[in-house]
Amino acid sequence: MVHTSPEALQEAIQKVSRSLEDRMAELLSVPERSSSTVISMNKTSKQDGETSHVRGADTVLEAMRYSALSGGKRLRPFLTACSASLFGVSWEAAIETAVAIEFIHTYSLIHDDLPAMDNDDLRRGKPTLHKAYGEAAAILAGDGMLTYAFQILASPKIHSDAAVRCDLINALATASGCWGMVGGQMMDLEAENVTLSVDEIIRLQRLKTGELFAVSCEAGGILGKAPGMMRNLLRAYALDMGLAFQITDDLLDVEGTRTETGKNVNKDKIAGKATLVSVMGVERAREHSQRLIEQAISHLSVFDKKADNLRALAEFVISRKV
Ligand code: GRG
Repeated sequence: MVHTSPEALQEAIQKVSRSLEDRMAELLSVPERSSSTVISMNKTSKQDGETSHVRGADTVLEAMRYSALSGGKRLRPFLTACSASLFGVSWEAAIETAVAIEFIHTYSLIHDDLPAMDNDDLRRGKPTLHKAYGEAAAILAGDGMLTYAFQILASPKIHSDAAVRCDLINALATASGCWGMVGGQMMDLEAENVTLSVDEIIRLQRLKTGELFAVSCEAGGILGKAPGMMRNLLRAYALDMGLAFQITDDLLDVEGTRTETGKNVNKDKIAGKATLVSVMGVERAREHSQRLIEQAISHLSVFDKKADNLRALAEFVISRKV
């Protein structure tokens, strides 16, 4: 039974999004001019006194801002904020952790859109980063976000106990690296025009998108030094919810429009990608996603009404149109 209304859920997501975006804007702001970040070059072809600038870090930060502050549902940050609230973790630590996770997510979208991967020109209703800034800047902006995420997590702002910070860094690196998202992305590229079984698709999607959802939700438990059992329940909730989210994404690719979703549609079929929708059919896949959401919510019973926003989020991810 879900007690949070859809309006209250949207309000709660907005609250997290505002804090998240304020902090991201701060972290991605261009620092005061200094001779170490900007190289002034006197070009022989220029008039005396005229200089041109190599902006270096400033260009990368500008590109990072373009992607990070271009909207997005902020589901992973919301998971972190909700799970942190279950264990009395401070809002500041939850948001700081959420920024690191959202940076990893944003980097994955930037790199996924590159010509060598999904080769896409539209993301969140805007030109993809490489279309706006060029491929090299997009690769570097993605690299910048990935490394910045771990720099943020290493800071005492996250937690005064270094062991907690290490735990979080380890969990996020595992979820994002070759045993998680990077491995899943490679499987996805290799699987084009290959027939996959339902189990193989589930495994691929767990690595590609599920593990990042799982660590986003476990993060509150890590920050709150929660018992392993509670961390595992939060992971189980997020993995079931994440798979239902992915099925919805695949349904939107089949049934949605470019205007509605802010991204190109019908991409899976064109790329020859097997999805649970292509293998099970639209109706069975939709029913399966509903069962996954019921299962996800059942993992939260130990948390009582404190977890109502997580329950409402699970219902929301399968009803979304974006
Ligand atoms: C490049 C290492 C690397 C990994 C890319 C996540 C990913 C792996 C690719 C994204 C491709 C994609 C469209 C996957 C479907 C599910 C998904 C992660 C959608 C995007 O996430 P949302 O809907 O995005 O949460 P917003 O824009 O709301 O933040």
